[in-house]
Amino acid sequence: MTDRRTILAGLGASLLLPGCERIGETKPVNNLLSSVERLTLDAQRLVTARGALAREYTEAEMSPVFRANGTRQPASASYARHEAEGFANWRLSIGGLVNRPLNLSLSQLRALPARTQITRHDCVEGWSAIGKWTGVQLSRLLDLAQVSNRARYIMFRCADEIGGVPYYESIDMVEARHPQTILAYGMNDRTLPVAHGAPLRLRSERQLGYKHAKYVMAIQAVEDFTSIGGGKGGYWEDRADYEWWAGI
Ligand SMILES: Nc1nc2c(c(=O)[nH]1)N[C@H]1C(S)=C(S)[C@@H](COP(=O)(O)O)O[C@H]1N2
Ligand SMILES: [Mo]
Repeated sequence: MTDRRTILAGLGASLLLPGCERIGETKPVNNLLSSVERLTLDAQRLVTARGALAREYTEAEMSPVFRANGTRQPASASYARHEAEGFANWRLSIGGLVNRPLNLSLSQLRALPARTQITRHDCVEGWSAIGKWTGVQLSRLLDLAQVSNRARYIMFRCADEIGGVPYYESIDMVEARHPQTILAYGMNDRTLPVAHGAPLRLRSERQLGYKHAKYVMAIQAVEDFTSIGGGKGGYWEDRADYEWWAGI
């Protein structure tokens, strides 16, 4: 219940943030408010339908081994430098359709309220593993950056390339605001290892494994992703016809 209230409050806040001082000044703005309210209602209905939590497990159920898949070590010189510096000079950039673009250090991210969850990761290649993830809720970052009402998707730009093509992913705003959608810097009570996406990776717990972008360098709010990468919203969607919608 708390989770649902939190997410609804988050949604309301994000829809009302931009230019709230102006509300009520003129007729057209009043009309705009009512259309925003309608939008909020629709968004809430959608959240109610899709807001169910992924199952969370106990410590005893955690997999003794959680394999790493895809990139285990990004090859770029800049990643190597960040890794050598313990990611002290690494920054997460948050941009696109936001009123307040941000560059956040790992210590700033760690200073925000954290969420820990033990969940099952399901890869389309046919393996699953239960692990514990700690990080910051994406909705919190979207509120801090004052994401615009026009944003429909959140894109994740990663530090690694596979066959010379950058890995990237995208999720819609309902998934982005889901309480279990976090940017994790911790795994199984330790600092997130490089093989699993250090310093920061997405956990989007109601989606298949390939959605959970590792090595996230930048987050971008967009209206449309057809002009990004191969236009299908993610590395595997572009390459192998994986479904953009990977809900489980
Ligand atoms: N940047 C990046 N993210 C990625 C991948 C990748 O190769 N690069 N592989 C994806 C796939 S297919 C899976 S199953 C998971 C694997 O996460 P893990 O290495 O923590 O097991 O990461 C996903 N995110
Ligand atoms: Mo996967």
